[in-house]
Amino acid sequence: MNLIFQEAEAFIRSSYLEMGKTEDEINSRIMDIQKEIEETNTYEHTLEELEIGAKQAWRNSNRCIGRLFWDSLRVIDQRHLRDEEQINQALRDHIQFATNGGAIIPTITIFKPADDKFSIRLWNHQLLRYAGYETEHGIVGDPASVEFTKVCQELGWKGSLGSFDILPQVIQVNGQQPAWFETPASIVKEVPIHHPDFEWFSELNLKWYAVPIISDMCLEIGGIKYSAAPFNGWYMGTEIGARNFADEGRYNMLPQIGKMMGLDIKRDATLWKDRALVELNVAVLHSFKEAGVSIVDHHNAAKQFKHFEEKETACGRNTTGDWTWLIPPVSPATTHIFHRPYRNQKVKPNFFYQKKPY
Ligand code: HEM
Ligand code: NRG
Repeated sequence: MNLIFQEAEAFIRSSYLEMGKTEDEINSRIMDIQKEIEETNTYEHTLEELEIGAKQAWRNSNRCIGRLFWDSLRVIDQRHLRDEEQINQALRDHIQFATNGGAIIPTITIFKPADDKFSIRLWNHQLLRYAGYETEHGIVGDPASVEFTKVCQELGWKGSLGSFDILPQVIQVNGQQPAWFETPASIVKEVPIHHPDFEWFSELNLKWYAVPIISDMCLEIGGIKYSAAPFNGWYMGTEIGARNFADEGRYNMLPQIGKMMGLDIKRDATLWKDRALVELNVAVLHSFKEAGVSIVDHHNAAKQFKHFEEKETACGRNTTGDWTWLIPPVSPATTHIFHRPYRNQKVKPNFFYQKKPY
C-alpha cells in the first residue's frame, strides 16, 4: 500500500503541476487515490493521467534519440479488454493506425495493468519481427528471433522457413497457456531495399518492415505497472542498416555487399566493411523514402535530439540519457551527442525490461 501510494503521490504532484492544475485539484486527487488504494489495493488512472504518464515515460527513456516528439504520442486506452481475441484485435488496430499508409504515427496501446488478480503479457519482443530458424545449412531468417520462433512452433505455429516470415502474435492472460494469432499480411507494410546507384543491390532481396513496435517492456506510471503497453515511433536508418542487416549475429550482409562492390574483403585495412556499411545505410534510407515510409537518418535524428535537449532546458528539466545507446552506430563522432556526457539517471514514469515469460 505505502509503496504504491508514495509513487502515486509523486506522479500526481509532478504531472498535475506540469499540466497547470491547482493545489486544490492535486490534493483532492491524492486523497481520492489514497482512499481507492485502501479499499482495492490499487487505483485507476484517469485518461488524462494515462496520457501524460505515457508521454513522460517516452520523455524519460534515456536510450531514445527520438524524444523530441514525446508530446505528440498517441495514447490508445484498451484497459477494458480481458480476452486474447479482443487483445489481438487491438494489436491489429495498433499496427494499422500507427502504420498510417507509411506516414507513421508514434502510438502506444495500453492494456490493463498487472495486479494480484489479473495480468497480460505479450510474448513478442516487437509486434512485427521476422522468424529465425536453425537449419542444417545454418540459421535462416533473423538469428535474434531463433528462441522465440521455437516457442511459437511449440505452440503450434507453422513458419514457412523463409528469411522474412512475420511471426505470430503471442498473447498470455493470467499466466495461462498463451494464445497465438497469425499476423495478416494485409496489415504489414514492408519496404524492399534497393540502392540509388547500384542496380545489383536489389538482387540481395532484402526487405524490412515499416514500423518498430516494442511490445515486451513494462510501462510504469505512478506505481502502476502496465505489463502490456506496445509502443512505436519510426526507424532511425542505422537500426536496420548498421545493426539488423550488418551485425554478424543478425543478417550479416556486409561480406556479400563488399564483394558485390568489388572490394578486397580479405584485408580489414581496406576498410571494406566501413564502405559496405555506408552503402547499405544509403540503400535503407533511399528505399524507405521512395516507398513513402517515415524514417530518419542519424544526422537529422541527432539534430532533433539537440532541439529536445534545448527544449528540456527551457522547461527547467535536465536531459537524462544513456550515452552508450544514444550515439549512432555509424559515424558517432559526427553528432554532438558523442561530444558531451549525459546523466543516466532513471526517472519515472518510464519503460522497464521485464523477465521473459518463456
Ligand atoms: C530506443 C529512435 C520513438 C521509447 C530507441 C533507439 C532508437 C530510437 C534509435 C535505440 C534502439 C536500439 O539501439 O536498439 C526512435 C525514433 C523514434 C522513437 C527515431 C521516432 C518517433 C519512440 C517512442 C517511444 C520510444 C514513441 C515510447 C513511447 C524508446 C525506448 C527505447 C528506445 C524505451 C529503449 C529500448 C531498449 O532499451 O531496448 N529509440 N524512437 N521511442 N526508444 Fe525510441
Ligand atoms: N533497434 C530495434 C528497434 C528498437 C526501437 N527503435 C525505435 N523505436 N525506433 C530494431 O528493430 O531495429 N521506436 O519506438 O520508434
